[in-house]
Amino acid sequence: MELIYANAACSLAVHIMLEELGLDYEALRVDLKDKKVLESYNSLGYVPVLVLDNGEVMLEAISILQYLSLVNNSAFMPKDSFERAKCIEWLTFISTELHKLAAPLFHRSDLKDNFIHFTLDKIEKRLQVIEDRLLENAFLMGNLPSVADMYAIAILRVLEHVGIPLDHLEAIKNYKKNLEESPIIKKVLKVEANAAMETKLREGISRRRQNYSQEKRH
Ligand SMILES: N[C@@H](CCC(=O)N[C@@H](CS)C(=O)NCC(=O)O)C(=O)O
Repeated sequence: MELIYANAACSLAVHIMLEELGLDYEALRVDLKDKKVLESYNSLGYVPVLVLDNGEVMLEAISILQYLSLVNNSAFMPKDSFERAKCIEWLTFISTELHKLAAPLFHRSDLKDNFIHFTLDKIEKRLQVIEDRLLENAFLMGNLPSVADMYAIAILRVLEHVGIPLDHLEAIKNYKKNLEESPIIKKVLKVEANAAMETKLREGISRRRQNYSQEKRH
């Protein structure tokens, strides 16, 4: 397998999952500003992209995380249907209510003040939901470390990157610190920060979102 990732991005969640599962994979770091390279993997120019050993291309972090769990005996996701749905609820919440809400703040200088305040206010309310959960639980899924935590740590780091303070949220602060200091995540963070950027264009990958093979697989 190949993971195409960027440093300090949501792709960190998939990188952590691959490492936690002990899978054989190659990680290729790309520069988010290098659109030519990025679009040669994904026509919409974003990471993560996971290329499977059979050549199929997987996009969308929360889909990739669930796929990797499913083909690895439900690792890092609950087996119980209700609990599993709750885990997907966290993934969806983090993706749509935090990550995508914060994304425009990467271009803060182009935004009007009232839009920035409106967005920061919404993000704060959503962070408070996570804070409340973590005041009572070690992980988002209670005692179970899950893909939701891998995604949460990736997005909390993205939020910090766009200048959203987290220090006033004690439970989130401790949770983030504990995760960042856990051996596997620490290793992945080090690899991501130090890897050289991929500069070669890749043929034949970027349009596979639409063109995946629909033959029966299992
Ligand atoms: N819907 C995608 C969004 C991924 C995404 O926004 N990735 C960011 C990094 S955190 C990116 O590559 N941004 C580059 C860009 O959009 O230009 C997913 O959840 O996987």
